Amino acid sequence: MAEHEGAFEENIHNREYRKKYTVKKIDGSFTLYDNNRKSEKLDGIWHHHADVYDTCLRQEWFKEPRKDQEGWTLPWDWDFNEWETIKVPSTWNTQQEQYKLYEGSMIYTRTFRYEKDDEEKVVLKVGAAYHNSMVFLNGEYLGYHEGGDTPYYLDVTESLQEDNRIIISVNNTRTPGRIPTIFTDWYNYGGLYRSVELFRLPAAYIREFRIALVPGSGFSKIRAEVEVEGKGMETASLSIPELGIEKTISLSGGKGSVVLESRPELWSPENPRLYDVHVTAGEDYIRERTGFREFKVEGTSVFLNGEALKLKGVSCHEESVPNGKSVTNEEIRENLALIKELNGNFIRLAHYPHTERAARIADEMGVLIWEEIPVYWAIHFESQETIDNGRQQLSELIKRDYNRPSVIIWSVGNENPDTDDRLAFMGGLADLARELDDTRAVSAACLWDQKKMKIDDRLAAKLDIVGINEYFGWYNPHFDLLEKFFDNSHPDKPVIITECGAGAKAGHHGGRNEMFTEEYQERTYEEQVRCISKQPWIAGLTPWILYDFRTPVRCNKFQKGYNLKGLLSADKSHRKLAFFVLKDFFARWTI
Ligand code: GCB
Repeated sequence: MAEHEGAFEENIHNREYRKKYTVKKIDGSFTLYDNNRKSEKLDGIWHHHADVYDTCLRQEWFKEPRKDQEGWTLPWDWDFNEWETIKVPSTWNTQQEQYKLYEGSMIYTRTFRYEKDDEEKVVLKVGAAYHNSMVFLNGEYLGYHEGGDTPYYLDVTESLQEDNRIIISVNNTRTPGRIPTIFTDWYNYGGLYRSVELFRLPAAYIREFRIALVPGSGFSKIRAEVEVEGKGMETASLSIPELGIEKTISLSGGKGSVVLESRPELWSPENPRLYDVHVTAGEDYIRERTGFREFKVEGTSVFLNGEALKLKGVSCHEESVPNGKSVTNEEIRENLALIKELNGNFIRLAHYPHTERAARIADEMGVLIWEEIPVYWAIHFESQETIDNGRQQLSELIKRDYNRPSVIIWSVGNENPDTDDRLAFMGGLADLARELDDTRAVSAACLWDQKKMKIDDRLAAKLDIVGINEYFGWYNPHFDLLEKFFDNSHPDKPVIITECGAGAKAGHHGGRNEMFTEEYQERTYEEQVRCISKQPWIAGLTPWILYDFRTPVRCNKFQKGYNLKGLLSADKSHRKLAFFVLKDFFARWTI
């Protein structure tokens, strides 16, 4: 409390103004199963303003111009409807030149009509806002979400009117305790870059639904779990017409599960067989389209539906030249088609959760997926707030994609130092992933021990599969050392070489020893696949990276703001020479 209270102006003197808004944290405890549900999209044209000084939050713009006790309209500094417009979803960096490198708060606002029908509840979903965001509806502050790659849900039933104004303050400032932290080798996009939607629901509705083959059941049992929100529901019904399944699930405390004897045709990259699944609970109904498969790890091999296989893929960022992180379905299909063209069956969606559409499309096209959370490099492993946020991002991802047969691996991070704090942090995440999901493997992309010249990361004990990033041929030129490193390592688990590669400017040709030429990159790939093919414990390979991507940390005369380790140019129009080396290797690499 100020000593002279009269001389304290909340809107200019409160240094802790953000704290007021970070209290109502959206942590995933309120949720909705929204796959395939009908929604009203709030996408389209919104007004926006780069709120460099966070004035909207300091001065409560969301309350709109106010009158004082004498009826005097206080002066205001904003006019929402006169602001510039922007497309939602999109990343602001790709919309206008002046926002290319903008880091800070961006206020998004629009109005919309709502006409009540027979629904009892309305839920707002923000598909993703990079990196944190605060939601205001009709002058009321509703909540704060931290984490730029996973969706969140808010019950807006009580706040809706016929004419509504929604405001979302989105902030992409890099802060040390954030996940990811301040330093990454990719672009710090910002914006409401996935859809904003409204769902109309009955009073009691399905909040969670999980379905999968029971691991170890000989592909003969399907387990389904339902959770409902709201009172009065004692049963839910499950139907999978093509398997002749019609089953009533009893609910107790809003939850119920069932294990059914059934032998579905198994999902695989060669036969991406999907089934329609229907769930009804009270007046609520959801439809899911999913497949059944079993992924497991034994010794140093991985198995899909009981058969050992090599995971042949490439790492990929969520990015396109025109759309930044807000990628279209066509762009996702194009990436997965490239994996197929490379004779691959696998893709590593690095380094954070990509849109949920990616896994849906992979389900249809038959591509296996590694999904990851952005626990990247020098995370503040010792901070409780960061730990909580890591757990939240992982839980939100697993909840979102549990029913996607294409997803086989959860990765809890990338290239982190082998410290005690990191071991506790990421070991805890590995345990959490297992607790939430027993149908997938847990992994992380680890560093190798440069002193001992072998795989020796304490986190490996917590993982089912060890990911290894090694850059022989680039950050370390000696391929004889790669052979030595491999020969020294005797892992007791499958290893995926999650990264290797070299930079090459598309179309730049020269000698095989000349860095940044396609020939140099080609040679690196030749050496890599030669060494990798000799090690039976290498169960998978996802070189870095499918196509060149934006990053502010790469600025030599070839790079000009792009990491050039792509097998294709950033616009995917040019296949570099290394593309064909990998394609040829994947055609012949077998168990
Ligand atoms: C890595 C990182 C990746 C970088 C890559 C590179 O090890 O995991 O994010 O982009 O190396 O190009 O150096």
